[in-house]
Amino acid sequence: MSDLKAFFADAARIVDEKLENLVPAQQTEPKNLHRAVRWSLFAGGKRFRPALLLAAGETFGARREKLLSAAAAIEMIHAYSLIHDDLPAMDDDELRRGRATCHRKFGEATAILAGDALQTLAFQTIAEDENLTADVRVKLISELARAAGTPAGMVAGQQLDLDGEGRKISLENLEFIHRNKTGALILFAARAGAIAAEADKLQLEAVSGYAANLGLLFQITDDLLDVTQTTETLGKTAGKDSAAEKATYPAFYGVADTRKLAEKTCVDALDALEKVDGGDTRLLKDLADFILRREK
Ligand code: GRG
Repeated sequence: MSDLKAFFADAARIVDEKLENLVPAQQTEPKNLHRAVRWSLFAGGKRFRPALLLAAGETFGARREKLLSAAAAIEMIHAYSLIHDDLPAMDDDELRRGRATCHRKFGEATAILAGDALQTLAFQTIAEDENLTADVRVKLISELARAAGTPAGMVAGQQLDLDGEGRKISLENLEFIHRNKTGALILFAARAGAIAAEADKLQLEAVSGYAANLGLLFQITDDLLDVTQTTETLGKTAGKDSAAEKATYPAFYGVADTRKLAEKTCVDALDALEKVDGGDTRLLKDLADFILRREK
């Protein structure tokens, strides 16, 4: 197994263990709510955001127990966002990670509540982590709220994305949507690792430059996968973006030039890492390369 594969497998295992301890058991009342939460949280996601958080934290010398609550929290926020994104009022999707979406399985009202429960549990998890100082907890909670919310976070990006369906939008607006809808949480993941490691200001800036490009790269490759991969490989409906007349990078540039843009964005991410003074950045470099080459 390559180093990166082993790192991902290990990260997924320890984050899943942490999530398992944090989320109420299936038998806890109300059972349908907790079954819905677990259905979406333990569905075989890549755990990319927590892995990035752990990689950034370890780059700056943090011990794992200082990173695990933020790693679990970001995966909870991610899971909530996917549950709500799949709802009939948004993307109206029936397939996620190769199985029924939360609302298809448990009904719309329970799916909304499962997303809400995951969101609040994410903040509670960081607030109650006694491995972190009060200052670090507040900083992480504040940054996560900004990244997940509005005006420069995931919720704002999602609203603008919905508003743009069926309309022509500029490339600047497209980038703005992506930086918020997808990029903000990825940026938070890397910054949270550095914050929990109590990295200095320059290191935090350098890793932020890297992660801002990584977030954009993640979305560019997501757009590419939507037009180049099958529903079976992705485990979610392929071709949804063009069906919903969404503005995407391939719609603007075509597939070949979008690949070039992905390569350039990856180089930009790696260049930003050069500014990290101290710390072994090989893992972060490999992660960027993994996103550039991912097939699902
Ligand atoms: C509903 C507030 C709210 C926000 C939704 C996440 C999101 C915002 C929309 C999903 C649309 C989408 C496909 C965005 C592209 C980037 C993305 C989040 C892909 C899915 O993340 P992965 O590939 O999924 O990490 P896994 O299944 O591996 O966890």
